[in-house]
Amino acid sequence: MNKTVLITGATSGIGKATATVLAQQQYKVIICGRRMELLQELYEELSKQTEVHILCFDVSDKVAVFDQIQSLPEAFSKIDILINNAGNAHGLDPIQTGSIDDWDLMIDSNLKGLLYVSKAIIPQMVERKSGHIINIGSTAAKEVYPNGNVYCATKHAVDALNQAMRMDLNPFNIRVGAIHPGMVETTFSAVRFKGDEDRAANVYKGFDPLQAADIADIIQFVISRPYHVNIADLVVMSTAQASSTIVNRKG
Ligand code: 8X3
Repeated sequence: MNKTVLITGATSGIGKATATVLAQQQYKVIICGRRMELLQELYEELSKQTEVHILCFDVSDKVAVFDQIQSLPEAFSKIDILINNAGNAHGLDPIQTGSIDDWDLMIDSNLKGLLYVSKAIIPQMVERKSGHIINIGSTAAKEVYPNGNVYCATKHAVDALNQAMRMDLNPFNIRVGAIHPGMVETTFSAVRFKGDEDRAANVYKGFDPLQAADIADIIQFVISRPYHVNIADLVVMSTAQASSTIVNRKG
């Protein structure tokens, strides 16, 4: 396997699980994140299996995104697959009391960050007339739920951009698709609730939620289809979840 994959938000959750699965499959993996210690830990682990390269930047830092991606050494500079995974929720408040700082964080990473990273990588794919972009959306990209306002808006925008990229890149033979996970047991809720672990744990209580590895397996499946097969849009929920607000919890 000599395909190179760049994964944003690789230090935790779905990003880390995906880097782990793809390293096992001998993809060359570029792991991107903000926290160098975590990137280094992951590097140690994955480089036992495959070639790994670290890029340490915040996707919302426009200059850093372009600097870092342009700095890739020759062996990693041809990116076959981009996994736009970085993103978070900050807060779960009604629109009238929501924090503008939370809104900025979500718009900057989930939306602008995804655009910056894509803009830095798409030209080489256009030039080669090949490449694969996976945008990680959310069930929040498909429906809005109470207090989800800006988070849902950023994920709806990811859904729109996924469709837009597929149209604009269609003449260049580039695959573009989104995976929209429902509730996945990661640090997602701890971040959303600013470290309130009890509140975060409650989100996943009483049912069998998706795990990051479940989504990583699906990503591995999606990128390993024959080139004429593009999985354009995929919503994935735990069996216990029927919609953003309907979850069959026991007890
Ligand atoms: C994460 C799932 O339910 O918090 O994107 O919107 S949810």
